[in-house]
This record gives sequence, structure tokens and C-alpha cells, in this order.
Amino acid sequence: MTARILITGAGGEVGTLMRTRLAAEGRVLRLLDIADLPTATDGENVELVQASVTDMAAMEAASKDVDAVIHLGGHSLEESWDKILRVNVDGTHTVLEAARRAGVRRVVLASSNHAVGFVERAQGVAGDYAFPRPDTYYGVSKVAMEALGSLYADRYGMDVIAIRIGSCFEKPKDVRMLSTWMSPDDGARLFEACLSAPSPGFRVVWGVSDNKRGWFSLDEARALGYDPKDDSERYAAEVLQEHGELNPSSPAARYVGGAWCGPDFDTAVKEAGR
Ligand code: 15L
Repeated sequence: MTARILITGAGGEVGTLMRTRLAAEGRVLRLLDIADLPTATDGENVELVQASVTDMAAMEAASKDVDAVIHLGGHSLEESWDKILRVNVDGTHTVLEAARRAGVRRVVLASSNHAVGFVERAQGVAGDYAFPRPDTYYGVSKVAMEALGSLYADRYGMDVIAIRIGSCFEKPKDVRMLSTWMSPDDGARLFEACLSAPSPGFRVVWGVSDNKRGWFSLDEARALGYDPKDDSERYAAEVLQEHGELNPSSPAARYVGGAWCGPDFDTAVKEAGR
């Protein structure tokens, strides 16, 4: 079992869901976030680090004596180009480079479905290596993340797995998430598979549960040993009652990235005012 794991963005949505789920006997979780993290509970085997993923010296220090890094840090929603470039793109480079310098051999990267958000569902998604079709600057940063991961795997022989996470929340929040949901427990199963698969090299895998309404291939994740147990279907009636069926001609229904492909996520036009 992986003994010491550095988790960046440990105070974020996915980091918080994983904190208890990735805890294990004989394992230390080194939790890093730019924000304050909740202090350790009784018996919790954690080390808390407050730092930015863009700070090379801090990341090198945080990567010392670590067996694997799970990189969840960065903006998790669309932001201005400046912020995305600095925190998500430069931050991911810093995390990988710090890991390399510290001799860490395995990094698991939180990529996103938004790396291929403009893939049309009707085209039949989504082999794991679907060509990038980012839907936002955030999506571009996830493409850059996958490219950086590939570089560090090929050039330095590191094991790097990029998980294209669908929607990791306690429950699916809307109709689209009935297809994109990754339950927190399945998320933990997938991270464990990524940590323990022997010599995976560079991989891109989908991070979703075994959803009846799913759009994505689970083959690559299963090849790493992922065995999903959850299905969003148990929430379908509740979600459909609350939100109704998707309008089939809306971006939300047409594209993998859903509403992110629509005008509300057009950052360039918002920033320029035209
Ligand atoms: C993501 O990548 C976001 O970080 C998350 O907040 C969700 O919006 C998710 O994608 C999604 O597509 O549902």
C-alpha cells in the first residue's frame, strides 16, 4: 500500500470527499491546500501543509518522502485566462516538476470531462483517448495537464494517470450528472486503483461510476483494477422530478461538457464585453 500520499487541493470538493476515504492503516496523508484545512481528528494520520501549487519551493518541500501525489489543486470551475494559466497550468507543471525533483515516481492528476467537453454525445463518446475538445479555458488547462503528465511519463519514466472526472459529488445534482456522476466511494476506489496498478506508465481514464445512463468507457479504468460499485440510477426519479428531462437541442444535452459549452461559460466574450 502507498505509505505517504501528498494530496493537493485537499480542502476542495473532491479532496474533502477523499480525506476520510483514502485514509488507511499504515498510511499518512499529507494534505496540502492554499486555504486553512480542518485540523486532524483523533487518530487521523495526516500532515497539513498550507501552500500554493504554484510555489516551487513549497511543492518541493511537500513532495519529500512521498510515495505518490494526487493533484486535485487548482480552480475547479471556469475562470479568467490569467487565473487558469497561473494556477491550473503553471500549478500542474510545478506539481509535476516538484515531484520529479523529489524522486516521486507516481502522480495521479485530476483531469476533467471538460478536456473533451465539445465532443458531441451523438458521436458516441468517449474512448479514453478521445482527442481534446476543451469547452472552456478550464478545459484547456485540463488538456495541458494531460499533456504535461504525458511529458513527465515519457521523459522521466514516471507513472502518471490523468482521470477525466465526470461529476464527483455526494449525489448527482442535475439530469446530466445522472450520466457523468462518480460517487465519492467509487472515486476512492479509482484513486486506489491508480495508486496501486503496477507500472501503468501514462494513462488517461474516465472517472465515473457504472451509471446506467453513462456515456463513457470504463475499460481503461477497469484495466487499472477499478471496480465501480455505484450507479446514479438510484437518484434518477428524484433528479428528474426536480429538474425535468433535458431539452434535446440545448448544449447541456448535446455535448459532453453540458452547459459549459453554452454562452454562460464564454469567458472571452464576457471579459472583452463583445
Ligand atoms: C468539473 O470539472 C468541475 O470541477 C466540477 O465542479 C463539475 O462541474 C464537473 O466538472 C461537471 O462537469 O459536472
